[in-house]
Amino acid sequence: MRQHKLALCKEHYLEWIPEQTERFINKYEMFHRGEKILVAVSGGKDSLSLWDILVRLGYQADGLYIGLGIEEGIGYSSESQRLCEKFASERGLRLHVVDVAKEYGQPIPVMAEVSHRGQGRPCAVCGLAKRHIMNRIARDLGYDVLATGHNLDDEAAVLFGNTLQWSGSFLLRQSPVLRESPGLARKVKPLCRFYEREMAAYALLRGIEYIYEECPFAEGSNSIYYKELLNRLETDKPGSKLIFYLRFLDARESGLFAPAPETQVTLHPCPNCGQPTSTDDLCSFCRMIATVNSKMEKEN
Ligand code: Q46
Ligand code: ZN
Repeated sequence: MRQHKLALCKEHYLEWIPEQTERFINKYEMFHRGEKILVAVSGGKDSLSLWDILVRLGYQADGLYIGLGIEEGIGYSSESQRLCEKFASERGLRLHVVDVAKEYGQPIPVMAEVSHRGQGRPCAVCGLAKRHIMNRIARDLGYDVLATGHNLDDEAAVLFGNTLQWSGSFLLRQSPVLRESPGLARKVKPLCRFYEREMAAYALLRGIEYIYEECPFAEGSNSIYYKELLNRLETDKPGSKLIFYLRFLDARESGLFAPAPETQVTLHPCPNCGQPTSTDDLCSFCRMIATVNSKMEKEN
């Protein structure tokens, strides 16, 4: 690991990753022992490794898999669900499964097409649905915190995109911990300081079976392009990605992105689902579902 000027054997590496994770959990005050953690798992290396690490550290962590219904000829969703279920059953862990099409009427690609949201990509609808469902399950089933497997490469790419646009409100919200607020679960990213290849090495050395393919809709996305750019920088200057992210966290901490008082929005509970929304009416998720269902009804 050139960025840390550190070389470890398998045995020590498999100890080092959980030790570091625990350090980040404590440093950013993500959660403590005794709290109930819900880990959002996608079947990929990061989220399954996160679940594995938390369980090894002795935390009380259950999983949540969201079936998006993205098959696209490669059975992406079915295969990722199979791997999450296998992971959970082999270790005797509890996994909640939410099937979007069964619960809300249509799979994500159909919802995106019918609602005309997002430019030819279902990612906007997908992100909206995932945020809504993760929060719903965490809140309704009494979890204290929702943990996701975002790694340093993910966070640095998001940061890069937000910086290119100087998106103040997004920069303000990008954090290893988002505290709970009425109707919204606390959200944490315990792997945010690990490089993607560090997580790949962990999954491999632990023998975790995960889905190698990315979601087919990720191809050609800005985030993949930014990751490639940052990897070029990292090759020439090892450690750049980590410094970019950590210096941002320091700047954020020291108030560089403090919100202007007039930008504070008041939130109301959505009359349908109860989740907080800035509009007086239905939240964006419930509005999207209502539009899709009424259009589908008309078509039939
Ligand atoms: S948003 Fe887009 Fe991802 Fe959803 S449709 Fe696939 S690429 S899974 S993180
Ligand atoms: Zn709603």
